Amino acid sequence: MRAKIRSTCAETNQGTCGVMELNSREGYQYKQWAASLFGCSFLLSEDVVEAFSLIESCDSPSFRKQDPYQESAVPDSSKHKRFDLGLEDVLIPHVDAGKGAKHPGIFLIHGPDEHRHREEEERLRNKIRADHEKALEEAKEKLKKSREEIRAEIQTEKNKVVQEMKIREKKPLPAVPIPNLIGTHGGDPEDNDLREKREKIKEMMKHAWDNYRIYGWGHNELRPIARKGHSTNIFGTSQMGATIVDALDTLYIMGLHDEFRDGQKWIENNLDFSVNSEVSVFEVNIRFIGGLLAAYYLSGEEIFKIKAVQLAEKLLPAFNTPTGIPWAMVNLKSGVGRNWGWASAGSSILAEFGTLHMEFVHLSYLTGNPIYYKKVMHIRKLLQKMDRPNGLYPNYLNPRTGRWGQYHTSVGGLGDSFYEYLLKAWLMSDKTDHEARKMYDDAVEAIEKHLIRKSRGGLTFIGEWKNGHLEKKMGHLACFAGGMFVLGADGSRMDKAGHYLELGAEIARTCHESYDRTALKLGPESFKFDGAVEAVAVRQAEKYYILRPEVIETYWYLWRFTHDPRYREWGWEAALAIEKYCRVSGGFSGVKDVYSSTPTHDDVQQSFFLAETLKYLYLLFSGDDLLPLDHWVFNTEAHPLPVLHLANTTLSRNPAVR
Ligand code: DMJ
Repeated sequence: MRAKIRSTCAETNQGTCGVMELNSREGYQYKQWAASLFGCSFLLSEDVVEAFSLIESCDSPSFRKQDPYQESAVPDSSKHKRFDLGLEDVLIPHVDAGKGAKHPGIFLIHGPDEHRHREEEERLRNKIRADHEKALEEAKEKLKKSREEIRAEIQTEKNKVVQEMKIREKKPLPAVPIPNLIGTHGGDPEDNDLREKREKIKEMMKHAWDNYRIYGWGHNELRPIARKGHSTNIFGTSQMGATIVDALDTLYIMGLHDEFRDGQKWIENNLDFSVNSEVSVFEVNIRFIGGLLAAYYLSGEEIFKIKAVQLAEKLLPAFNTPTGIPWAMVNLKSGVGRNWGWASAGSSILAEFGTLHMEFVHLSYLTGNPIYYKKVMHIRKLLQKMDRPNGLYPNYLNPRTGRWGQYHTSVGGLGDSFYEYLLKAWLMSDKTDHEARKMYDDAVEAIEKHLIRKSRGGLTFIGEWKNGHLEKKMGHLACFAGGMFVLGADGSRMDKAGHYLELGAEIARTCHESYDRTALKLGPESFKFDGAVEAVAVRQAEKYYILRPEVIETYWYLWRFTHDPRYREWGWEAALAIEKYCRVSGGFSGVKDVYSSTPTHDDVQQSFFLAETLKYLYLLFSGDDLLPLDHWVFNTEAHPLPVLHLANTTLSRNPAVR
């Protein structure tokens, strides 16, 4: 079967496109040909991205360039010449020297003069002919051998490739100035009572980690009652140790160094992204890339950066859609992407494609490769051009047509972290990304106008907009917005800082009420404001608590900005309730009904419990000098990333950043 494919040499990071016969000798020769162009020893299968659905990407400007900074380095795709040597379908780029070549000498194979180009072609022909003959000879020799001998040879070859890959992984990435890393340790409270509370949270973390270590090691999550590993489709079908990666930075700031080192060792030896597994781009970005980057910045261990970049490369094919809005899921091996079946007519989701910015900007910063930055800026530009009903961003966008799906808007699930990342893009750029700040301010104004209301009993809540109708229901997820409003108060339009501090405090109070009005003093998944019902879940299916962090997250931001002791009190109430009702001997579990005084456990210890809930609690009882907010910005999974001073870097060339 013939397929158009693209390949990138991992050693030299250069790529090309061509057509090959899959699973045939032509495939082997194609790899040799492409490798010789790149100065690569040999292309591995991983270097070849086979993709029928990715054919468009071969024509994308970011692909065939030698120097990613030079737009004009892209050869004209109409000038391809067939190479007639049994490889008739392999395309050799051909450039007419001097004619319109703005930057002579920077194309992959041709120099400024045609003569050299022909010599190069001839050399390639000879090399391929010789390789072809050699391969035939080898095949003849092979046929003389027994099955066992052939198997053993294949195994030796495989081991060699694995060894080579390991060596390659250790190759350091280009050095960049490391941002000012302040407050990676410390925060010791002076007060005895506080110190005890902080120690208790650390002990809870150890209980969660130790049990995962014993019963779920390497699995994505833990079933603390069945005492075995657990996973969901967001992580795909392979064991990627989600809890390890998500928990690393919490272990680090709590000073659990042995545990941190165990996690690091597992990552070094086992975390492999070349797996045939379909993962959620959003979840893998916020938990894995975010977790690895934070672990890298805190500890300085190169391996975390290298793994983050390897994973990011695997996510890039998700952006190969007609609009550049990424698919929700991508197969890490084939690069084939698709969307969730339940999302409005094949749409991508705002909170998913809109929650990549922070991590992707850091990836470009650390690698010097602008591709990540370009991908997320492209999403931003596209969103800026679109009409927004009532100034609101709908939760669904079709990546094929570039049109909105259903007109649903929410600050909870499906929308939440998109707004969070607009604000955090501005904060993370040392408040220079004014474009992001403007988008955030515009969005918040529309949200306040259409979604935020006060209940009869005086509780401020954020409802959900569904086709022109406001549903008076607020999700636990939306409770994060209290913290967001407070974090965005400084720098708000018309100096409405006081207003946003108040709004954040009101949301915190409402979410606290949603906890306080239950039997377990833990909040339900979502709660209503309907007549006499206020901040209470009505449907059975909305009464669960799965160890989520958002309410505690908001308490922590409110504490940092106001130092009002009530937030520490509320945080402690939540910690005690988790300890009392969610702790089991094999870890921590969610509960199915927060209104029932005899809890039924769901038997899942979510990775975000270690990444977020326990981290925010620990920070709540620490001094402000631990991870100060003017130096660190937390991603939506609570992974701290340092503020970047982008002046004098290539990223500052973008007009959005001034
Ligand atoms: C986390 O994975 C992140 O906070 C995400 O943004 C939303 N939900 C979960 C925790 O509830």
